[in-house]
Amino acid sequence: MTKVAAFIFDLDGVITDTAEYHYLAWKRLGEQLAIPFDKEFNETLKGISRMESLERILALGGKTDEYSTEQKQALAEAKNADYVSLLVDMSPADIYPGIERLLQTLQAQHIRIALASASKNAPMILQALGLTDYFEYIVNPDDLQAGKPNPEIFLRAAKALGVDPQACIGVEDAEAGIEAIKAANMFAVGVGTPAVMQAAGADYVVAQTSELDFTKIIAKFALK
Ligand code: B16
Ligand code: MG
Repeated sequence: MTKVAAFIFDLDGVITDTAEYHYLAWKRLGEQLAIPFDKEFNETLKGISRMESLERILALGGKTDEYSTEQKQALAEAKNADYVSLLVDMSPADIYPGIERLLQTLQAQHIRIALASASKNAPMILQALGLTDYFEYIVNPDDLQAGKPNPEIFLRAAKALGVDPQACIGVEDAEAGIEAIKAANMFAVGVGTPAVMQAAGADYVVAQTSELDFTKIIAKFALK
C-alpha cells in the first residue's frame, strides 16, 4: 500500500476566504466595463489565473476583441490593486477553521507540505496569515505553461518535493483544481458542495474545512 508522502494545498477557498475578495474585485471591474455577472459565473473563475479570468469576463460580455494586450494587462493590474487593497487587514484570524490543526498534524507526522495556488499573491497571503513556515515549497505560477485544470501545478509541487504523485493528496475548492489533481494522478480532497466536487472527480469531500480530519483522509486514501 502506498504511504502518503505529501499534502499539496490550494490557497484561495481552502486556507482562507480570499475567493470572496476576488469576486468583489472582478465584479467591480465588470461593472466598469458594463459586464455585470453573478456568483454563479464567478464560480467558473475559481482556480483560474488572473489573465484567463479577465478573458472569460470579456468573453461573457462579447468584448474579447475590444481591448489590446496592453489594455488587458492594465485591466488585470487594476483588478489586482483593488483585490490587494481588500487584503490589508488580513491576519491569522482569517485562517479557515481546521487548517492550522491539519498543518500541525502533518508536520508532526513528517508529511511534506506544498502550496499549489494559481495566485501570484500567495506568498504575501501566507505571510499575512502567519503560515509560511509550514510550507516547504510554493509553486510560482509564473513558471507554469498551463493553469488548472492542467495538472502541471500539482506535478511541479510533487517534483520539487521529490515525491511520487501517487503518494500525494491534493486539497482544492474549485472544479478546475480537482480536475488538475486527478489529472496529476493524485488523491483529491474537495472542500465544497459534494455533488459539484464529486462530479469534478474528488475522491473525498468535506463541506467545510473544519471537517478536514487527518485520520479520516488517510483512511479514505488507504481504501483507494
Ligand atoms: P491572483 P487558488 C486562484 O487561487 C483563485 O482561485 C482565482 O480566483 C484567481 O484568479 C487566481 O488564484 C489568481 O490569483 O490574481 O492573486 O494571481 O484557488 O489557485 O489558490
Ligand atoms: Mg481555490
